[in-house]
Amino acid sequence: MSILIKNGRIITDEKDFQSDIYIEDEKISDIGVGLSLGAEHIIDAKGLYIIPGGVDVHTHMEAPVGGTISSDDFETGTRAAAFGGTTSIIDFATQSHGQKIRETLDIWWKKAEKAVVDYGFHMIVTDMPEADLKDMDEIVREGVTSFKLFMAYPGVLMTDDATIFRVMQQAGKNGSFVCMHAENGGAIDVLVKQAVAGGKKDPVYHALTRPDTAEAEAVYRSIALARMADAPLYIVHVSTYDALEHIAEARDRGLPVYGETCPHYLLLSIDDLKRPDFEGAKYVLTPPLREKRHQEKLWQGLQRNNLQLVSTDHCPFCFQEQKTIGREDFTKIPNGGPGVEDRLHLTYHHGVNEGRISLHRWVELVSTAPAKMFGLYPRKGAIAVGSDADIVLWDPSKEHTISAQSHHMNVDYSMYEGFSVRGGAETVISRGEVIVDKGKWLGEKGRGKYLKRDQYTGRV
Ligand code: DUC
Ligand code: ZN
Ligand code: ZN
Repeated sequence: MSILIKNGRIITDEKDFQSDIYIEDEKISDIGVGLSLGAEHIIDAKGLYIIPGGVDVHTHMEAPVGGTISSDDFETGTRAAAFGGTTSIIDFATQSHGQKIRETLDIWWKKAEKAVVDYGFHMIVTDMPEADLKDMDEIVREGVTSFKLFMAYPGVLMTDDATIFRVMQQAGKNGSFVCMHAENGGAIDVLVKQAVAGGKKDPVYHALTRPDTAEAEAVYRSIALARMADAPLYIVHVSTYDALEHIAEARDRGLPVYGETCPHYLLLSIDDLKRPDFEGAKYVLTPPLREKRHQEKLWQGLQRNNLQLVSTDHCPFCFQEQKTIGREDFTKIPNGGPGVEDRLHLTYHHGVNEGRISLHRWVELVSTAPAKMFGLYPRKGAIAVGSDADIVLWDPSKEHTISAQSHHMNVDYSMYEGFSVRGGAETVISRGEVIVDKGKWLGEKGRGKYLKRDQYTGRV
């Protein structure tokens, strides 16, 4: 299959130029003005931006959480991602207690066979005795080059400092790194028990029992542990200014510390958890939504590169069937919210249109930096000869009101219901195949491929 894209304006993290693109099979094979190569399919991209496909490095498809399973599987979730202009995801495989991480990986490979865009994995480690450390090296060789650890959820996912330190040391040696869920789980557990004992069971107590300082303390501690272990560190879902300050300070010292934030921390707040009629449960995710004052600080973190990228932490649960499990008690509400489809248009509209970031920085935050950070560049995240032809034709003038009625995620609500955005994906190409065109789905179940990721090189 060959495709010629004519008359487009190519926008990368660094460049902005008019050119044609020639795609042969799965790769970009030529970029130049006035290409006159014969192609099976010609696309006129006049008036559109041509950007590299989005890379979302934080999703949870078909993930077991709190006694239920996230409502998007790898097919529905990756299809929704594609509609929003994301052509690669990195999902989380979760080690069950006592399970060998190699076995965990096999289970997630199986689940992901139906994906419609390309996917890689991080490994969530819940147990890592000294004797099993070499298992980490084995999966790094198979392209799983990052490990998520939790400093929260005691008795379920939380690992102690010794385990964290061991895993960091091993990661530092084998070319991978730790992605940290940084919240002080011990203190939070005490606060949660006290709230419940006091009859405080509404959704807002999810946020009130997880203070800003619980995140900041854990970020600081994890940076200290990584420094002692001489290892890189990536903080997932940064939600507070307090946490961001610790990351900025570490980076000022030249430490290899990185962070992501998510659209919901940039655009939503604790006020959403106070919505009446249990609607606040739609916004129960972790770390929780914060006071509004954090939002501009997080945007500044992105502007100044103290935060390197935007991911979604897409972890959807249907309101009617799943969130209501916690109607009488916020601790039983499954933690997570949908977003994989909305990342590009939300950050474009509130970032580029509202003057917070440049077009280049936007492409960097949603595509190039995640690809570099997670060992996929220049195969992904680039418009370059030899790169995978993962290309989004972006219409900067397309107006759209976000709604659960029209989104493609398998979930019965949107956290951004009624948000109006300008700018959206018009045509989405994944490895040389048009999979979305003008709102129409053209891809096939199972066409996504496993992404064997490179080792960490510290390129962002
Ligand atoms: N952390 C995540 O990264 N996702 C969902 C829930 C959580 O605690
Ligand atoms: Zn987390
Ligand atoms: Zn997550």
